[in-house]
Amino acid sequence: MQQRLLQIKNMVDQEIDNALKNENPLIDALYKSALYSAAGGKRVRAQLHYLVGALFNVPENKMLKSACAIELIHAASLIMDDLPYMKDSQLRRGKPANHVVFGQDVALLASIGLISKALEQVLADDGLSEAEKNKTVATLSASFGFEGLAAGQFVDLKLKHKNVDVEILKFINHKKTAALFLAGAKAAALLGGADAEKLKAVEEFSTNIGFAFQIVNELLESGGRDSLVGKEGEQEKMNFVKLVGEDKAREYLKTFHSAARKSLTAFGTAADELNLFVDYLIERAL
Ligand code: GRG
Repeated sequence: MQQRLLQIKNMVDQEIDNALKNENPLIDALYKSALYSAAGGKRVRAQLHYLVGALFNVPENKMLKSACAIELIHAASLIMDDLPYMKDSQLRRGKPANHVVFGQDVALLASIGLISKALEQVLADDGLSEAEKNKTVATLSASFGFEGLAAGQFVDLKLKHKNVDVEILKFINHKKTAALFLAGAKAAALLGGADAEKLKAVEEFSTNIGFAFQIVNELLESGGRDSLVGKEGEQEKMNFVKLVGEDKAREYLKTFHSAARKSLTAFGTAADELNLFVDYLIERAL
């Protein structure tokens, strides 16, 4: 499994490197800023995309551009999240945040460039039919707009502490974190021609994994193990672990984990690899 995950990460790293090659010296710093944040992630969303695709026997070459696209959108969201007028973080992945190195103006433009590149990559993929391109781009687009990252970030930023409850935090985590897990998994299932029932199972599975992943991240941060997430603790912001406490958060984590596993039961042993992956994602916090 570790080898398979590393192989996916390497393929995606290489493809992203190729996608962000620039030949115009005038915009060199813009590309440098984009590559700075597009390089270096764990690539868990891309790995999820590939492993869900495998469940539906999608050929690997059909998933490369979409896997990269998800990671590019993710990278764009990290740049924006760190900006002074968003979460105001100086550190990301253990390094200075994008805007600290390149400036806020460049960082914002780079993140717009990354989102655009993500969708262009899918649309330019000759290995996909027009229908496959449309479905993939529609799924990816939905992940970062009013139904996805932007909505989650908005509520997260504007919410006053006293008004936070579990349901609101679930909304935030659904839109801010689960949205990209869902998009990756759903895009792969659509490429595999999933029927309505299987698509629903994949959607439930990936949303629960997104919830679980967010709690894992918060547990790693709250345990003072920021080096594992490479990010400063956000002392002043409310999150799931702060609201319910570590013990209860671990219970929620288990609940999301088993709900995710349950959604995969219809796939039988074909889902073994996916279940192993999920265990691996969650064990980081245990
Ligand atoms: C329009 C793209 C766009 C975004 C606007 C700024 C914003 C809205 C949303 C921020 C969303 C955000 C940063 C959510 C946090 C998700 C999360 C758990 C990040 C950490 O993911 P990892 O651990 O990171 O996979 P690596 O470093 O491995 O890539």
